Amino acid sequence: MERDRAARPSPAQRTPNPYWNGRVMWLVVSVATAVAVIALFWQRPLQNAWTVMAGRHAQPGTVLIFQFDYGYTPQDITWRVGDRVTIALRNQSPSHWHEMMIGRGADVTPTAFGPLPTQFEEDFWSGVRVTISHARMVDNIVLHDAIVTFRGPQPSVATGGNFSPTLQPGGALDMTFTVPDKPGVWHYGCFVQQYIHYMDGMKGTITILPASSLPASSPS
Ligand SMILES: [Cu+2]
Repeated sequence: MERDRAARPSPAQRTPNPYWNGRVMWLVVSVATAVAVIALFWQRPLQNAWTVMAGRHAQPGTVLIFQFDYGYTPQDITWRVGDRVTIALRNQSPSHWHEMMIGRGADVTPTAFGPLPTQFEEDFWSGVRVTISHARMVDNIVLHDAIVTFRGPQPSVATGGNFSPTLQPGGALDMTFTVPDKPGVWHYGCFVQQYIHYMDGMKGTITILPASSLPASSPS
């Protein structure tokens, strides 16, 4: 009995075990990191989590988009839900008509060349209020389900397919709207000449970030 009592350390003799403390700290840090990563991916679609992580910055205001044979500049745009933006579309081609559709998914249509994607399955512009201005040398514009207000000269309106302006060589058009609550990755493209323009590179990507939950920072 006496020997047992002597072997047991008194409270004063118990010192913190540095090895044990290190393991606890490692565990806490690991769990906290895992929770943070899970929270990031859980709350938003995976795609958005990646774009947030990639440090994308939304560009409100005017984005100048040039069309040429066969491509767009820029090919990658980032907006945020609720931002007021203007697409200033300019056809730089000396000889070709180019359009601009924005959507997701391919809408495959039977054509003279067999089934080809001739537009997007989901039209980005559906239900979007857009003001068209500074129209010059615009061949036609398909309004589809967009809610359009024209300011200045009105281009000829056509029907069929996604919302899309088609510009003559040297044509120009401005489209102003508030980025709708449609976050995620969208594509734009020109499907003129049975998908050939699209296939040759007339395409781009628009990433729409979810509306910011943070209050707008305005240094005053
Ligand atoms: Cu084109």
